[in-house]
Amino acid sequence: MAIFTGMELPRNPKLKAMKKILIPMLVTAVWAFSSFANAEEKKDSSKKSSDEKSKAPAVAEHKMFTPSDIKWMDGPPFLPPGVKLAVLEGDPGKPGPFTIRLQAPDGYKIPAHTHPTAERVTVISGTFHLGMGDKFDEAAGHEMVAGSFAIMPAGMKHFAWATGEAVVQVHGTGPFAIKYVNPADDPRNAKK
Ligand SMILES: [Cu+2]
Repeated sequence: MAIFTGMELPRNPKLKAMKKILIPMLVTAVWAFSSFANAEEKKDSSKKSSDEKSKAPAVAEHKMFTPSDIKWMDGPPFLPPGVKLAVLEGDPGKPGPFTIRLQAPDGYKIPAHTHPTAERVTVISGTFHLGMGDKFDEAAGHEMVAGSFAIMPAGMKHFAWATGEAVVQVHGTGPFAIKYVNPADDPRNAKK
């Protein structure tokens, strides 16, 4: 691409002619680009309004965690005891997006279950195993090392276990719930 300064242009008659062509071309190009940008903006704003129509609340809060900022607590009553839970985003019990982490001790098992919503699992550390099916079966499990990801659609039967201490991140759209295939596996049904 050539670059002309204002001082150079009038001296050369050829350049003067070029200027006559180039300037309208430039104006047209700028106009075309800005109307394209406007169209993109319009597309964005129509997207925003359709997002606003959905019932899930918008993410309005900035959050940033380093591992030492994460507050761990005892796991929820619907999971077998021994697991630790941290809530990073949202409230998994309420409608809307949520992100949680589970820290499972070595040998921790979650019997076959389903969720009413899709479950997305990312392995942060350690090794987690996931199997699909209505019965806990280590032979049917998939080894998920740190960095692995899985998604289970709503209603898909699955089970899991940890070898060594494992941390997994679960995110999705709440309310998050769990239904065990065999009600006897549900720790909420355990006699205290
Ligand atoms: Cu699950």
